[in-house]
Amino acid sequence: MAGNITFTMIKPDAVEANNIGPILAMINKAGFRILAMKYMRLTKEQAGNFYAVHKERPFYGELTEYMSSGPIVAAVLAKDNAVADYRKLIGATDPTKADEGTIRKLFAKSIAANAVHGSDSDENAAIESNFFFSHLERY
Ligand code: IDP
Ligand code: MG
Repeated sequence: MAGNITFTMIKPDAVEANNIGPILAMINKAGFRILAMKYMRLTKEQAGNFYAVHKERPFYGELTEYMSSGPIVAAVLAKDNAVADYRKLIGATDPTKADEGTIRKLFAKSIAANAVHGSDSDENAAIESNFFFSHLERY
């Protein structure tokens, strides 16, 4: 059975462009409840740990540099079928390939600066949520 949480970040480009509010509104409108949330800036080392699965990818250096370039909003979201439904709401990694009306289509600047993160599996949703939040920080 599909799990009911996913993890998201509003990335530095979207924070810089003043799009925290519109993105959170889309998240709520799509039926996700916010279980946990924080506003913070990652160090390059923390970004590297978060994206450790991509260590061998050619864009890893660019990605960790970018993700530590400014503050982000991290959140745990709850909804039935959260992982798949949230991936649908955010759209494809490359915003030029994202469907109309998706968060990345509306707000992303490029394939790297693509406005939001969304977990790709229930297992990673749990790992990523635990990276940022203790159980005492979830409501
Ligand atoms: P996802 O965020 O849609 O799950 P992943 O393949 O997991 O995409 O990649 C993680 C993040 O790495 C992307 O969201 C994007 O910020 C960045 N990224 C992915 N592919 C590229 C690329 O080809 N060039 C630069 N950055 C990339
Ligand atoms: Mg991914």
